[in-house]
Amino acid sequence: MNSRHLLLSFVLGVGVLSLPACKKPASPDQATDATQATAPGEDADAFVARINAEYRAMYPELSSAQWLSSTYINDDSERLAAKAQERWLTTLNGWIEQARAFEGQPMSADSARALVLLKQMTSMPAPRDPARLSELTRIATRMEGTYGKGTYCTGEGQARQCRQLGQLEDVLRASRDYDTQLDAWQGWHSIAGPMRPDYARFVELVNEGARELGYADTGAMWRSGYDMPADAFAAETDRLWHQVQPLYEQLHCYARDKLQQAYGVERGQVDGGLLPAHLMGNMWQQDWGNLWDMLQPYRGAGSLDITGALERQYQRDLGAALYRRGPGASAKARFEAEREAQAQVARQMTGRAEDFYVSLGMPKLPASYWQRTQFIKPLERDVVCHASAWDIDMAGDVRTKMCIKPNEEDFTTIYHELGHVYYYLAYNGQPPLFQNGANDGFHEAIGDTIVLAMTPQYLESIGLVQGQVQSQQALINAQMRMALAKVAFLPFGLMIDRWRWGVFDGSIAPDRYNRAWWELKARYQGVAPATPRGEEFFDPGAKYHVPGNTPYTRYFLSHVLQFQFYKSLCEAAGHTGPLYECTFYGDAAAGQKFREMLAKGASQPWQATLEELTGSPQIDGGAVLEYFAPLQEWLQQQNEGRTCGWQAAAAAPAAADPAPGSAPTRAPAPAPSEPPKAAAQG
Ligand code: X8Z
Ligand code: ZN
Repeated sequence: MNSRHLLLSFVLGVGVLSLPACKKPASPDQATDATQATAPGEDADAFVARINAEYRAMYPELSSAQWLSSTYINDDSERLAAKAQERWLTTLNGWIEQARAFEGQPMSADSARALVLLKQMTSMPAPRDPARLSELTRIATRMEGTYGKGTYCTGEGQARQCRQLGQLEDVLRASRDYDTQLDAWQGWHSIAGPMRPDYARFVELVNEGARELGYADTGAMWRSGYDMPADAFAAETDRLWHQVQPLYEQLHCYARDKLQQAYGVERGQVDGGLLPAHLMGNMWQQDWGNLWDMLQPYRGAGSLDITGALERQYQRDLGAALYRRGPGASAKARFEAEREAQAQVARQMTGRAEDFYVSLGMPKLPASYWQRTQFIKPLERDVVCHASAWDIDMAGDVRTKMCIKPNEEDFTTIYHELGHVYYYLAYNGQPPLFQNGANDGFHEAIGDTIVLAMTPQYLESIGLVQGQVQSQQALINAQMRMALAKVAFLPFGLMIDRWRWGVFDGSIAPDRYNRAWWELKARYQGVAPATPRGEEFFDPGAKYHVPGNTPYTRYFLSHVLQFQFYKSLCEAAGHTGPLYECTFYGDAAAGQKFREMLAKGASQPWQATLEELTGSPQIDGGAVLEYFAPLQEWLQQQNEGRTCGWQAAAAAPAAADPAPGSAPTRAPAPAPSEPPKAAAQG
């Protein structure tokens, strides 16, 4: 079957709503009436075998529907995706209902685990009522489409200019003009306002579904997916955050000082010592790597200009594409050459990432991956550019969907996405109900573990950077580069679901959506908007995972777990020096250990999988701190004499209740009026 035929069959057969790596698998089959009672005489083991088979059979249709609606947004793909999702969630509810008959019955340990996992197969629990279930899938599909289509237009007539997320992100990446960045930041956030009523209704509907499954609300359901009591899980996330919080506060303090140097004392912060949201080089302030020009500790010490190297690669590709078109190429030919070069550099970047996995003994990506993947943003149709990785059929049809540009952030995101793909390929031998991460944080941590192994030495060995020398200054630069991505992320990884947990449990009502969002941004990240953001806005909707309904605590877990994975693989590779110097590129022993872990999928509690890999069943921030020890010491010296910390209350007046979404089990949030902390002494 050639790719055109395949594409046609997708178009004819599909629906929406993603279950890429960011999502949960989902899908039922045409021949299945899962609302029926269990088959006569069927025991629990036979029931599990049947739903595994039915799930496998129906899965490709749903994933194809979702793939189409994410890569070809229009009313028709939206309708088909919503319908496919509707069939799937109806089937899933039927299975869960049928499974009740087996409670307390004899069954294998695997079947018992499969039945526990069954209740966690979607992050979008649907009401049993068919009309409301259908309404839910339509809202969910529409919200994701609204995000994907999001466009900010300014000016009139000839001066009219419309930009989508990618172009607005380019502004934050490259511009250092205060007002230009503010306009791009506000512009993107303007696309989310219309989602507000949809989101409020969405919350009502999923909560109804969650309650019918026996959970207090959707947040409680999400917290129940970790092989431990939901409350214990929430407490775990607090514990981990408190382990790494001092490191974040040092980085925050350092960054604020640099911002004030660049933009002035007044404009470089928001009242109370908060970082202005639009100046952090990233739409959501989750990765500060684009501020390298401002935050680089030692100019020129071990150049790690990956973006520059990738841009040069693009220019070479473009030169070759133009050369092929001969002298005097028309504007159209030039445009085509540019597209060709963009696609080529995206494939080259992906090839580099694949090479790392292959060096660990993993297979090359299948030919179908290269044919069906979306590498760059297509022309003349809307797509969801947010990166994702897809297992279309549990049988080798794996893909990624990105809008790749030649820069460092996208380069490391490719490694991240291939981590999902290699997880899929490794656990495809498991029964479908076990084809998942040990927990969702594991799934997110695979590719990032590889990113940690992209040391300056590795980058030089693949020819991306030159002239690496070992020096204290080069070390601090390399650590800062990693910290701007990994440490800056930590509080963001936590705050999104702190907000959603509160929304789902009702402690954040719709009339406080935005206010609570900014309170949490202030409390955890020490970030604030430069201009008031009242309830006429819906700023959470400007972050993909909110309209996309992707749980987010997984990324927080991943940012701790990946350091543990990295440390273990370094040990397997025989590394004995400081942790941050290790790369396991090309190491067979590390590769085998990694593959064995991936192949387990969700077949056992994640604690067992973690113990097999690392020797301990506990998630722990110790490896993060060990890795960044030199930087933390350096930051403490830099910050000496500065007043670090921030006053969350200054930016967003505290609500009357203690903390949005703060049930007793959750983070006892520092009092919003907490005074600035003194700089830690180095
Ligand atoms: O959404 C993602 C991946 C797909 S699972 C690109 N990430 C989070 C984000 O972009 O917000 C990776 C890091 C955090
Ligand atoms: Zn991911």
